[in-house]
Amino acid sequence: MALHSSKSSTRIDETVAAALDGLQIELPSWGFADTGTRFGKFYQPAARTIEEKFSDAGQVHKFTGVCPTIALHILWDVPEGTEPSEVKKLAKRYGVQPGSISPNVFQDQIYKHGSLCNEQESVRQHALQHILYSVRIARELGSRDITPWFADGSNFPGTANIRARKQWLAEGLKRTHDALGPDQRLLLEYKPFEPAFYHTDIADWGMALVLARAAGPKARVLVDTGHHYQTQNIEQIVAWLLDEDILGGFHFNDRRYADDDLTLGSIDPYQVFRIFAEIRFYEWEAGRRTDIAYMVDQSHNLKNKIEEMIQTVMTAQELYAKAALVDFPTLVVAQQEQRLIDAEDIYKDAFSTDVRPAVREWRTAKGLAQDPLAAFRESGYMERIVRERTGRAATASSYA
Ligand code: PSV
Ligand code: MN
Repeated sequence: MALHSSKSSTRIDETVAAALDGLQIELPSWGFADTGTRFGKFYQPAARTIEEKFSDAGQVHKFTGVCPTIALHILWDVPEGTEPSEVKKLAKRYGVQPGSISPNVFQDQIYKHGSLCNEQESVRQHALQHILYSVRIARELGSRDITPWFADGSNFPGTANIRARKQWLAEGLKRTHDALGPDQRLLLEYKPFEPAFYHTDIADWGMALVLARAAGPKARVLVDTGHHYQTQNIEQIVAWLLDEDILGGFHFNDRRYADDDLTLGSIDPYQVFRIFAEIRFYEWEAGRRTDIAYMVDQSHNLKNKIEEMIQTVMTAQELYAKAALVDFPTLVVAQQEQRLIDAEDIYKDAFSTDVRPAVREWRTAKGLAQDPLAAFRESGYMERIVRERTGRAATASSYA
């Protein structure tokens, strides 16, 4: 007996609309700036200042309607001494609010051997002060989430006291946690390797979980989809973190080999669908939406940055909409009765449903263009910024 429910298109439209109403995606300021690989950069008329980053992010929000916040990196966007009121003015002018705040304890020379895990107490203190400064700025900006990422680790066996570093890290994170405002959260990101190639102090979700628990109740784990080994089952990690009530957010991107920062869903859209499906499954069982910060963490080196950000958001919406179509009541019965093919086909039915008409309908209902990418291209914004940022007229290659 085939179990797949054939949903009517009205039912699909309603389900998709309700799901999309609840999905907001945060954009990374650094995704609008020129970035590259260690082998070089290929320049675009990308954002050079925080104002240009707000402006470009504002375009993505204008055409997609679902990106009201921009993640900021303290050192790159709001270096010490910046007046928070200046940032607030930009938020007002460009229609996007400051989102999560990332301290930067990996770039300065002082962090050659780590930050909160450094052997030297003075460096640990320096890093902690910077993180506490970031917490204060976040509070003044009205930002809820602090998202530190630690590059701390070592490159050669025997060169680091792994247990002492764990304790220093726990201590620093506890101090950070205690400085949070009542509504703020500390999201801990893990990454298995790079820039450290022997050991990384927060290498996986289990380490992040232990540290989040030690820091306190406002600490959560952040899953960057690019920060896993090949073939790792990310949706299982997501399911476990949900069950432990400690999933705080995502940094979305796709990967083929390592932390490649490719466009979300460009390599494995089914993986993203499965992650969303675990979240929807949990929410269906719990009868409530979870408080997860969905953030993008990609730096588009070859594609037009603004266009690829729009493409990313549209992809996230489509995959989320597909996950919303999973027939969970039927799925749990199939699981209980151990009808494997029926259960798997429920996933496949949802994944292979063409949700694009329903997503377009939803956009029309929200007063948005049905095709945000086309609308952006027609807006003349690229032509304007090419002129303003390069002093030259736009050519075909300005868009690629
Ligand atoms: C590190 O690879 C990371 O994922 C962290 O989230 C940083 O904030 C971001 O990338 C910087 O590009
Ligand atoms: Mn990240």
